[in-house]
Amino acid sequence: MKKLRIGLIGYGFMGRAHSNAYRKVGNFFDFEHECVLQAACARDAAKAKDFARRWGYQSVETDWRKLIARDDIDLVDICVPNNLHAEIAIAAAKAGKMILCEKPLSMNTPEGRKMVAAVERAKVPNMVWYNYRRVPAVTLAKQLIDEGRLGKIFHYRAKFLQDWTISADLPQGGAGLWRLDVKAAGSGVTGDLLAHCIDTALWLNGGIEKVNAMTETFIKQRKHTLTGKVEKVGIDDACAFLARFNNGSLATFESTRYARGHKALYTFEINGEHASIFWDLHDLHRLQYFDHRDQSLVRGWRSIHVSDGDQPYMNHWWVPGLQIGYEHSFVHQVADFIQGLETGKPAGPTFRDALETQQVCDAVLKSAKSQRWEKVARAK
Ligand code: SOE
Repeated sequence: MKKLRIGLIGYGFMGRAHSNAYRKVGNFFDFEHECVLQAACARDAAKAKDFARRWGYQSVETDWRKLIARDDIDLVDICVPNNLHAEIAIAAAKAGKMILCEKPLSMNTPEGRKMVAAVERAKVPNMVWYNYRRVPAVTLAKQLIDEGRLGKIFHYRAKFLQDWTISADLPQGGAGLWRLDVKAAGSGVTGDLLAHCIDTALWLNGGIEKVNAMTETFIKQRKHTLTGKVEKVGIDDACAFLARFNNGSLATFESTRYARGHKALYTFEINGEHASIFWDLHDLHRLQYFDHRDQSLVRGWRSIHVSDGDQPYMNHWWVPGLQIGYEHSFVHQVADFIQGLETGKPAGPTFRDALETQQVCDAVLKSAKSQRWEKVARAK
């Protein structure tokens, strides 16, 4: 077996999701490569050691520069706040490492462009963790669209709703809460949640031409965990936008962290000339499908339980009828990355693909400020 020696930077929620995926992928997929958990890196030595022990990393670093300089690391996985992605990714590319980077790619488009240039110059395999593409029901949606079953697409509707920031007592900044600090996150729900919706949408329905957005910051000031002071909140708490896709379809996107009762309600619906599909993260193994060409007597929404061996990824898991969950989307992402290495056909989203999502996010934030339609910049 060829070894794929992984150096993972960060130990939060995503560090755990990725580590779990590296550990499981070889049990369920057959490759020439085997993932080796070589080093875990975090600034806090005790936390790094504890994380390494729990997940089986063979060594620990407290400085990401040292991790990148090591000859025994093939792949650098970036699971740290967004403001650190660019510096680490560019340095890792220069050091010739493969890179898997958490979403969103960058703080903004100019930074993202530099990251794309760095990986393409160094010719290092790269990918961004937009994991929802690899939920089997979502991959099945892609297959149905690509087969032309929906026909011409008229509408795309996506939502990602949460409710965890409603309390005004919640501070901003620091571990776990960096998503509320604009200096660490770059934006609020646009980069954190809508970026997922946009990545899926670009994949399923092609490029977006222009957007018209509104954002709101409901709680204007929060105590900062690191400074202890009450500081202005710079992120968008909620964002809704209209979009026109290049294929002529119309779209609405909405995201908030103020939808009481919703923890992670990511849904999308696509309406085409012949058929429609609907997907809901809370029922992630099901794809709802309506096909107007069905005989009228039995025509109706089908709730497809995506668990059959013929359906995407499912022949790698249990037996038909037994479903899988959220964590498996990360296992599939690692599997597709390794398959890309072995076949020479890189799987997306690459940094370049993720730059397009970044460009849509930037156009959305620009439109919320200008209160006008904004064109999405073309990837360069
Ligand atoms: C935010 O709460 C968050 O954890 C995002 O950062 C993830 O990308 C999303 O998948 C779930 O919600």
